[in-house]
Amino acid sequence: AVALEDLKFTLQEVLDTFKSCLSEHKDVFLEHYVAGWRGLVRFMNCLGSVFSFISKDAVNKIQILVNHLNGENGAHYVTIQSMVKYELDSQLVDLTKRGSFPESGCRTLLRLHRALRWLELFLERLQTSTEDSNTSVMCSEAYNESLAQHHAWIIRKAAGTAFWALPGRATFFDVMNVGSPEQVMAVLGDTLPLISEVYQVTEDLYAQNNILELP
Ligand code: 1Q0
Repeated sequence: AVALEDLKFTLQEVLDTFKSCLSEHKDVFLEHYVAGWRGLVRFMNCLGSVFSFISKDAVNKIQILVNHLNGENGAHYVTIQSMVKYELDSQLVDLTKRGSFPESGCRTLLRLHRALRWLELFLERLQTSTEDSNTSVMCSEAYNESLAQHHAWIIRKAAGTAFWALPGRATFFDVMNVGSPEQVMAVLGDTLPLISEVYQVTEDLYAQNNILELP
């Protein structure tokens, strides 16, 4: 049987996965990237069922990437860099409109990548927040500055509604499961630069290959 402890999210764990994402040459290991997302989804699931439409989509995208990793061409999917090169060289990506490759690694990862920017902005706000800061406001501000620009209004509307169900800052910190608010702040301080770096490396790679707007 799975002990309850195993299901418990800890922010430290997410920190560790994002730490192991980057190789010394700044390649991003897909396996660890995906593991980082798994941890985040686990966190989100602790916040309540209003978020299940969000976590379903995230889980779906994680699974697509895992399938690539475990597939017969898995060797090309070890890093995000090798994935982009392989899929572009082999013309496995829909570049201008959706068509033959709705599950390309490139377009699938791009969705998570955009969500990572939301996370970065949200955690920045959380880190500079005070006891009476409103998590729903921080979350929607971060969303409006990032992901919202890529979402149709119906999704923006659903997301906006879900944000109001976010627990307050104190509960949020409890769920992170790292200790006192001071300890949470310390772990956030360690986590943010790692997330920012992974985000920036991926952003640069996608920009160089001109694939930031994949359909
Ligand atoms: C804690 C609250 C979570 C808020 C997450 C903000 C994101 C809102 C996104 C809402 C839209 C989701 C529904 C589906 C959208 C898709 O249309 C869209 C595009 O895909 P496609 O195939 O139609 O082109 N999909 C996406 O944009 C991907 C969205 C993935 C969102 C994953 C969010 C995972 C969140 C984790 C919670 C982190 C908790 C933060 C604190 C943790 C401390 C380390």
